[in-house]
Amino acid sequence: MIELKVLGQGENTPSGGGCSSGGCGSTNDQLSHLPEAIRQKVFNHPCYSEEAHHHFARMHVAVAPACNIQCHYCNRKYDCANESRPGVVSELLNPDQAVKKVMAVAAEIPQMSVLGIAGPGDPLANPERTFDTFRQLTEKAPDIKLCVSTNGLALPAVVDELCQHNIDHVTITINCVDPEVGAKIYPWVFWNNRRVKGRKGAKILIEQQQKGLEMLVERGVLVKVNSVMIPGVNDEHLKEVSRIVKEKGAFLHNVMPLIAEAEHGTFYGVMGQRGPTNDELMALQDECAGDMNMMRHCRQCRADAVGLLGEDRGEEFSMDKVEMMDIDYEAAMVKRKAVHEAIEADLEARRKQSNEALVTLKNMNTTETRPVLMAVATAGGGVINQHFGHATEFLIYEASATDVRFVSHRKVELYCSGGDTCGDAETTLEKIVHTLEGCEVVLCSKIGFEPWGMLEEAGIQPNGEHAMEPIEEAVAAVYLDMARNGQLDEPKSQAEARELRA
Ligand code: CLF
Ligand code: SF4
Repeated sequence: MIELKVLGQGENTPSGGGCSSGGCGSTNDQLSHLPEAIRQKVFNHPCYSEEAHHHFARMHVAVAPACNIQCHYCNRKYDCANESRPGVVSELLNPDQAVKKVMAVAAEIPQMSVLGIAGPGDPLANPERTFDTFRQLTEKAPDIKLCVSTNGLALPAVVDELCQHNIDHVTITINCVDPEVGAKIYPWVFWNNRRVKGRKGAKILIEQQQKGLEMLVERGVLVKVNSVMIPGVNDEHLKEVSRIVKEKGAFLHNVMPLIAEAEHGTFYGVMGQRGPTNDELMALQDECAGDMNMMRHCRQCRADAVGLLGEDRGEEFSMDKVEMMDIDYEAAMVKRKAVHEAIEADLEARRKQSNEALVTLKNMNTTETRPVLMAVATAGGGVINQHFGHATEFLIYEASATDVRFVSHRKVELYCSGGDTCGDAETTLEKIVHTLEGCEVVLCSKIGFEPWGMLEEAGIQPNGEHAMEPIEEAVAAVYLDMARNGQLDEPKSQAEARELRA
């Protein structure tokens, strides 16, 4: 069994700065290395800051129906796969309706900090509708950050207009930098009033994407690059994409899994092109990482998503409901400001607090223990505050002898909705246990007897002892307990972990 050594602050720590640097506080501040001007742009953007995604919400308005390219993973009656999971957009809005809806959501969900336009087609292939929405919002709701996601074909032509609207965040979906690869993803692009097919079309798209990226970076706009990982098509190639976009100044790279099901009617879906497994996706994200910021918390949102990432409150804000709402936006702005300041103050206080478990972990001074994956049920706020049976997704953290890091999320079917819908609970539970494969611990606020037993049987330890604690602290504490109990000395398969617990 390894011996744990708790070092004093500033004593023999890798950074030499010890814990007074704040790095060992209860919450990792992933933004502390950034210049203040950039930090201000991202601290409350749920996509650009992993920390912010626990606390701040985003919304999309579906004002952009048309697209200027065809992707093999897209069927226009479904959301744009650049920024969405498959599912039809409930309502297409005109700019006036969109603005009304944004103001209603901003008033009702004060932690909503970002409005994005991400489809269902390409926002920049619908410039009038997109820019009219941004123009009105800049004037009527100046406290909301504006964000846009595009395939990049029309980007260079509108960069200056984007900058006029104070848009600080742009996402470009770049799946390749080689037209040969591009021809396998894009059957055609619509360019200069004609359809250009295959390699030629892909070449035009790639040139426009790269040019648009360079122009935005020159103008100080933060650019995130999304890439869809398509096994056997661009998976290896994405390492080069990552290197190039990083060299050109992209702020963040988000490698997302291909979603392709035959019932979506997409080319890839019908042809049986598979998406990557969790392990394949994580391995590629790690390989692309280097010293670049990688986004791992993307939820592939719908083009009309509303709420925290991972939740969708869109139904509460359908246009017929919005029309009935009486909104005092000036009062809402005051409330929003107070809520945002309170979140920031809370995070700042947590950063300053020195947490024993994280300090101990970061000072463990050993390479003898193996990393452990833990699944966490949370409803937001960065704490463990969700019942196992109410979770629709689990956040996956990796604890190691030096750190705790967020690595991915996994969606699951709701196991318990509290009504009569638990009839097939056993099957659903089995699926959840299967989804959590590779994890050794599940942290949640509460858990029932039946799932507890099934998880244990599968070699996954349920743990409800850290309810309402900040996630990283709880994960660190559980890891330390495992180390102290000798559960981490040797690399272990899940079957072995199961035996050990038995
Ligand atoms: Fe929307 Fe995209 Fe802006 Fe975010 S989503 S336009 S950057 S506000 Fe975020 Fe959703 Fe992933 Fe997009 S989780 S799909 S990365
Ligand atoms: Fe579909 Fe988006 Fe591709 Fe256009 S850019 S074809 S809307 S996935």
